[in-house]
Amino acid sequence: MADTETLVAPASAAGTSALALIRVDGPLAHGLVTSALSRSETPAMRHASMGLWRSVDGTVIDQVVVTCHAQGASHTGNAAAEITCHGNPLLVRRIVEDCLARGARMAEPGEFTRRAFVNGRMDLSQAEAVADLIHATSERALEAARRQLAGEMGVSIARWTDAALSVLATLEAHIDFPEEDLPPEDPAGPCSKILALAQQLEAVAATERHDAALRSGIRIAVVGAPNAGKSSLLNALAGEARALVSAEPGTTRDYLEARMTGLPLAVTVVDTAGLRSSTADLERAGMERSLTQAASADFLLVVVDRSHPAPELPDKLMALLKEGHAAVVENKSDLPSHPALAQWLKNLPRLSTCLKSEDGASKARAGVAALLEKADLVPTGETLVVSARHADSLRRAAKALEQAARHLSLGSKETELASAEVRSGINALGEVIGRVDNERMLDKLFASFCIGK
Ligand SMILES: Nc1nc2c(ncn2[C@@H]2O[C@H](COP(=O)(O)OP(=O)(O)OP(=O)(O)O)[C@@H](O)[C@H]2O)c(=O)[nH]1
Ligand SMILES: [Mg+2]
Repeated sequence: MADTETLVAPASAAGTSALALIRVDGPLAHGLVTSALSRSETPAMRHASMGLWRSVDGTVIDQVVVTCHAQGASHTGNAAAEITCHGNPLLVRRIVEDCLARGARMAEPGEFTRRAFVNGRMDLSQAEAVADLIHATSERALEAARRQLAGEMGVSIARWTDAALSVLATLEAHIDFPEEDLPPEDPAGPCSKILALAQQLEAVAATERHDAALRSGIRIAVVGAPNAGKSSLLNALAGEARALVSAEPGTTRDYLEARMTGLPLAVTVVDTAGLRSSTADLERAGMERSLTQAASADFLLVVVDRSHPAPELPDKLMALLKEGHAAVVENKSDLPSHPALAQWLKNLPRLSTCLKSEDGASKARAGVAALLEKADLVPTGETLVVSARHADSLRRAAKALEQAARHLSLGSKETELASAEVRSGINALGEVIGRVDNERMLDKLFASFCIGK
């Protein structure tokens, strides 16, 4: 059913730009642009039509290009128009106000996408992907959003739902026709099928750990004793001389951030003050900050000067140096290695670097990128990463299926209970793509969008 109200909103970012886009969606869209352009007929669908936009009182606002979309063939399924004007916020405001004067109303955040979802033009996971695509800050995040927008999540949900439905059909046949000539009930068949499905859903839900990495990137802290080459490493990873490097131990006092370039994910590297026993107040304050940074980082690079014995680092830091969460960077590979170092933190992966040369810097970048891939911090291009909302539904579906399997293992008297659990599992799966009647959930979800989407 087409919407009855006509919405208007700027779709491009606020501020000055070459061009700006305004969206109009609903029954008045075509009539509104036709009269604003002083045309006698609606501009041809999906054709760019140039003209002067006149306000209701007849004053020319701007020269614009209008594209109309027919009902049933637009993003939302409604009759719609897109107006491209010059990118001056005053012009955008005047055209939007004129659309309001012509009977449209201002769209709420996310309302266009919500219409597209409610009108069945996309499922809920695709609607969410619109926001993700716009906010993606790295290549990999873009790729993940693009795949979700293309409907990959919906396809997977349909496959899992089909699998659960086929089990449900078997169970219900035994409930409805217990006297009929059905093959003898063998709980092991459906039981193992639903357990396998539950396991698969749990595994997909676990990809949620990568969601934050895709959304906000990851943070690496560079820590270690003074003079080991931490700032040199930061500069190498950032690809520019961001931090001061000096032979004097204790050069870096405050922590310093830089973006690591050339990775498919947004990675922030934090250089910290060297850790040693010091009595100077300022240096101690810097070291406190180093520890705070280390505690909140997703990954730690412990830099050591390999010509020195293993450094004495605070217990608080040592406790954070766990496999999968940290690596040792043995710097100054141009100098002879100290024999005691090989045994120090030997369970952690190691990278040998020489940060005095540009060549060494680019090797260090590649080495760190490989360490991050190995540490499973970065989702591969192939995994479908789910959001917290998706993971929650998938886990509930998995729990319901496990519960169903438990009932089945107790014998045929529990078949009815098992089938109810499978049904609730199917409902939970449906929530991911929005087959659910929950206005409040939708309000919350779309309110996080910007206006114009
Ligand atoms: N020989 C050699 N010297 C290096 C190497 N990398 C860095 N250095 C030198 O080591 C010294 C310390 O480097 P920084 O990067 O400032 O060390 P840091 O760990 O940040 O030191 P603080 O900020 O004082 O804790 C500088 O003189 C660098 O030029 C290397 O691979 N080989
Ligand atoms: Mg430093």
